[in-house]
This record gives sequence, structure tokens and C-alpha cells, in this order.
Amino acid sequence: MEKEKEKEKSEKSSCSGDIEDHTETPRPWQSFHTVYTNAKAGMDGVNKEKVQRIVYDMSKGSKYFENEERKEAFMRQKIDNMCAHCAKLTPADISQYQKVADRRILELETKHDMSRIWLHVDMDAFYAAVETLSNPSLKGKPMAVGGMSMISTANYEARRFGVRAAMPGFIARKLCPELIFVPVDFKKYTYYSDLTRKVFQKYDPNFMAASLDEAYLDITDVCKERSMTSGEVAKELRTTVFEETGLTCSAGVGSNRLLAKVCSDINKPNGQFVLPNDRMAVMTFISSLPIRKIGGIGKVTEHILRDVFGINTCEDMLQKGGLLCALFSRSTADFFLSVGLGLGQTETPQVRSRKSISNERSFSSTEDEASFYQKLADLAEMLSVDMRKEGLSGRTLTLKLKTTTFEVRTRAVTLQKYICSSVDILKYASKLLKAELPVSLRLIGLRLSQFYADKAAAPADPTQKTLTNFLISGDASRESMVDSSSMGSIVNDHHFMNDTETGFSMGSHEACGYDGRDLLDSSHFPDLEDSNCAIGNNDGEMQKFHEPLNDENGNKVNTPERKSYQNAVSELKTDSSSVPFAFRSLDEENKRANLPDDDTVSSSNHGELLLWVNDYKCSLCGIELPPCFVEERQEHFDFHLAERLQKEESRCDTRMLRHRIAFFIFSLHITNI
Ligand code: DCP
Ligand code: MG
Repeated sequence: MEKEKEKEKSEKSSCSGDIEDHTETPRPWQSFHTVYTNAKAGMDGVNKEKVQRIVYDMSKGSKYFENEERKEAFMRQKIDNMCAHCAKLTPADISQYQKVADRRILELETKHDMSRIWLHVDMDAFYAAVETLSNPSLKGKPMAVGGMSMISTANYEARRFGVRAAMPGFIARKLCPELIFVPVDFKKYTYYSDLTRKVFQKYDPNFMAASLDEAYLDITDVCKERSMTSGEVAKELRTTVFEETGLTCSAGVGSNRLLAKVCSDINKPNGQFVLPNDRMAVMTFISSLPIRKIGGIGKVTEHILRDVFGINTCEDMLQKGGLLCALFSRSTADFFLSVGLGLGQTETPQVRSRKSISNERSFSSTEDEASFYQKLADLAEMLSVDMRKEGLSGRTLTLKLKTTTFEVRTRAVTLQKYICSSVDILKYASKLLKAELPVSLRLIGLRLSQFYADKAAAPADPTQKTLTNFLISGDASRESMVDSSSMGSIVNDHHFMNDTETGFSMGSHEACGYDGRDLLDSSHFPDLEDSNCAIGNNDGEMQKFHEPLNDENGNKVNTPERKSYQNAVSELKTDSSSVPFAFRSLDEENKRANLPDDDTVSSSNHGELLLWVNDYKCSLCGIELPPCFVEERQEHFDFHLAERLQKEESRCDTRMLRHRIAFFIFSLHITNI
């Protein structure tokens, strides 16, 4: 880990004083970071730069590439803004914020719960291993499960070449010409997954399945009852899994789920790592742990923390606590500080309550207002039916619009009364829409949230072992339907926890920390409302500035988010009235500079005709991508978005195709599956 830390440090400088080396010849691929170039287990010895160069060369000129560059540019802009704000902080400001941070750290420290023992188990190269079981001739050969458009996973032999999950197959073949492709057979994986679950159940009847191949188990009781160490339990569990399935798995043990998950990756494949329930051991472990290892810290957050604050390891979070408190909202700063302290979830959630119900419809771009109202009426009707089916009524109605230029706007109204009738829904939705006209749209969506407390309870049993429930989203009753009419598609999502594809996100990915979502990635800002900080008390951070909430008469109202923001400001003011609340001014400055807002930039995250059938399978190409692979899903979606943009563009000007050969190859591959 030390080595990784040093490498990371030398890769990039931060605003906090490192010196950049400008003498090297330019290597554009070095800054082209995609999920494909992010190392997974078994990829330690891979020549990262070679992989980056190949991915760069093969994507260059495509819409996917342009989209990546656009996101990168926006991230850079964000980093520059934050650096500028850091620079404006006076030593007095910094010392005041340091006091705030010190106090928060002390408060958070009291949450250190060492009483539980958590085990995270993750199957090794799961799909690939299952395929090898049924075809032993694959053993020892580099192979990937998936096709030319996308790979679901690769065995460890293939990983040595840089081949990994979520990578397009044709890039993988370039990296490893000998690569054998095996098509996805989801039934098989479900069968083996069921077998593993039977084993898990013996150790913790309430185990939390995080995806088909991973689960969290509270083994505190089993250790006590059988007088076994956690390491012994882990070993026995892994042996039993092997006996029952013929498959190997890896395990991590820690005092909370966040730590257990990090640990299970350390000795992959077929290994385990135990982090003792001891505060000193946790702090030592955390001191060299690269931040990217933490669920919720993805590419964007990693870059921001590194380039703005010089934060590379989890421990650095504590050292830079003052700056983090100065630049971020309380909930986000708390999350970072709790990561620095190695805090994570220790309780098994008993119920998961539904947060919202929504639906949306995409269609060919149009400015026809009459058709907008017609679609709105249809959506209101469907939403009403869904609400009634669940016996719910809600108080906050959100209208989601996607413009022709892929800008995503959300407008919400919080009502005095709870509603569920289509008449009421349509009435308020129409008011919200009216304020946006004239506009050219390609998608309209509606969401009702803030349910009437008694009825909102309608819990999903987290221990119910249905396939859907097995997936971490906690969405036990999601239904989807596709309207194949010329109008486009209808996605009818019932949100228990979150939905990254639709952009209507309300909830936490409890079991996997942030479960792959990147905390500071604009695409996921809405999720901050209910983050997985060990300390709860989550207030929305940035979305509040972009999503004006209105009362029934169209006046702005104090949302819970806005209130907590105000609380945070006043709390800081209590600490020091002279300290500016840097984040607010940063955001305002962004607006003044007319930067694209978060939603605009994250348009790629919002499903255009794409939905995950059974929350698993891409409706466009059939690739199977579990919900907890959010970053991969994002990449996958970007890929389809790029494809669509390309098609639209080529309709306008077929000559453009000649200049987009690389992307055209992508498209061909997609249509071939
Ligand atoms: N998967 C997928 N698409 C992805 C990532 C994973 O379909 N982008 C599927 C295939 C994997 C399974 O989920 O086999 C489990 O994912 P893991 O991340 O646990 O990866 P593996 O089990 O394949 O490898 P390992 O856990 O050994 O790193
Ligand atoms: Mg696995």
C-alpha cells in the first residue's frame, strides 16, 4: 500500500504545494482515466500505461471519448475552482476550520464500535470461475465472460494483460490476442450464487447479499458460540463454499462493513485478511490505505481530494480535516473524516423503506407543448396507479426534464397535503412544467416522495432471498416495462433506495458503503441526500443549489436540504463568524461563471432509452451489470449515449462518420451481439 501511495503521490501534484514536472514529453493517454484502466484484484503487475494507451488509441475520435473528455474538463474546472477557494482562505480561516474539524473528529471517534465482527465474502472471478467449472479446458487460459461490446469479468490469467470487467471486448482482445470469450449465462451464476448463499446462511441467517457473488455476514455470534477466531470462521466458510460449489472465494474481516469489504480484496484470489477489532490496528491500517479503496470514492472524488487537498490515503483525510470542513458540507466532510477514522456500518438494517416512486418517458426531441402535457397526463396516471397499489401518498412532487441538448433539469414542489390522485399529480406537475416553457425536450419524468409516514413504512424484507432482493439496491419489487411504441420507452421505477440511471435518487447503498458510486461525481450528487456516513445526519449538498423547490404557489421554500445547509452555516458561524462558508461562494461563483450545472454535465448518467431489465440486464445490448457496479454502469451508459449521439449526428451529416471510425467500430460491435 505504501508503494501505491508513493506512486499516486508522484503521479499528480496538489494545490497544497507539490511541484509539477513539466519536462516530460506529452502522453495524452496518461490523463485518460476510464474505469477500464482502474486496477482490479490480480492486476498489480499490469503495465497501466500500456493499457491506458491502448484504451486511449482505440477510443479516440469516438463520442465516448468526447464524453469522457468533457467530463474530465468539467472535473478539472471544479478542481481549479476549489483550488482558488483554498487559496483565498487566510491562516485564521484555516485554523478556525481546523477547530471545527477537531471537534467533529472527537465526536465521530465516539462512534467507534468494536463490538461486532463483520465478514465480507466475495467470489473469485465469479462468472469466469463458473464457466471454467462447466468447461475445465478453459483452466489456465486467459478467458473473459462477455462479448465484443462488453466483458462481464475476466479470469486472473487474463487480468495480467490488463483485461477487466466492463471493458469492451475488442479492446480486451487487443490487450490479449489469445483471449477466449465465453458468452454470459446468467442462470448458471444464479444457481451457484444460491449455493453460496446457503452456506452464508449457516454463519449468519441475516447475512446481507451485496450482489450475486458477495455478501456481508455478522459473525460475532458464531465466533462466540463456537469459540472460534474470526480468521478460523472465515477459513471454514471459504472451505465450505469450495466444497459445496467447487468455486473459490476471498474474505475480509473487520469491525465494520466498510473495513471488511476493503479487507476481502487484499488477498484475492482464494485468500483472506483479518483486521483485528482493535482501534490501533484500524488506525495503522487506515494510515496507508489509498482513498480509492473506499466505496464511494471513485475517480472524480479521488482526483478532487488528491489535486485540491493532496489527500492520497485515508489518514490524510484527518490531517486535511480543516480544509475539508471549509470546502464541503457537513455531511460530506463527516463522511471523509469518518473514512479517516475507519468508521463504517456495524448494524444490520432491519427494514428498508421505500423513499419514492417515479416514472419517466423518453421520446424523440420535440417542442410540441401539447404533446408534453399529454405525456405528463399519462405519467401522472401511471404514477397514481403505482402509488395506490402501494397504498402511498406523497408530499413532494418532482418533475424531471431532459432537454434536446441532454441538460437534465429537476423541479420540485413540496405541498401542504399528501397526494396520490392523477388529477392532483397532473395539476402540480403542469404548473412545474409551465414554468419551463418554451423548451425542447426528449424526456419527461415524475416522482413522488416524502410519503405519508404511516404508509411509507411498507418495508421490503432485506433478508428475503429473491434474486432481485439479492442485489444490493434493496429494491425488492422493482418492475420495469418497455413501451415499444414510437413514442419511445417508459421506465417505471419503484424506488426503495436509489436509481442512478433515472437520476431520481433517494437513498443509501447501505451494504457496500457507497457501493461504487463516486461521492463527488456530479452524476451522483443527488444521492448525497442519504449517504452512507457512519454518523447519519445527511444533508444534501450541492443539489440544493441547482434544484429550486417551490411551494404550491411557485414560491421558493426551505427544503430540508436548504435548512441543513443553513444550520451548517450558522453552526460554523457560532464557531467563528469571520470564517467564510467557502463552499457556498464556490457554488455561486460557478453559477456566475455560467458553468454547466451538475445535472448538465451528468446528463450522461441519465437513461436515454436504457434501462436495467430486472435491475440487471441492459435493455439495449443485453449485457448484465449488477447494480452495485455503478461506475461500470455509468461507463456502459456513456457508451450507449455516445452511440446514440453518434447516430443522431450521423443522421444530420453522414460525412461525420468518416471522422468517427473508431466509434463506428464500437457501434458495429454493439449491433453484432
Ligand atoms: N460483473 C459484471 N460487470 C461488471 C463487473 C462484474 O457483470 N462490470 C459480474 C461478473 C463478475 C461478478 O459480477 O464475475 C462479480 O463481480 P466482482 O467484481 O466480484 O468480480 P469477479 O468476481 O469476477 O472477480 P474478483 O471478485 O475476483 O475480483
Ligand atoms: Mg468477485
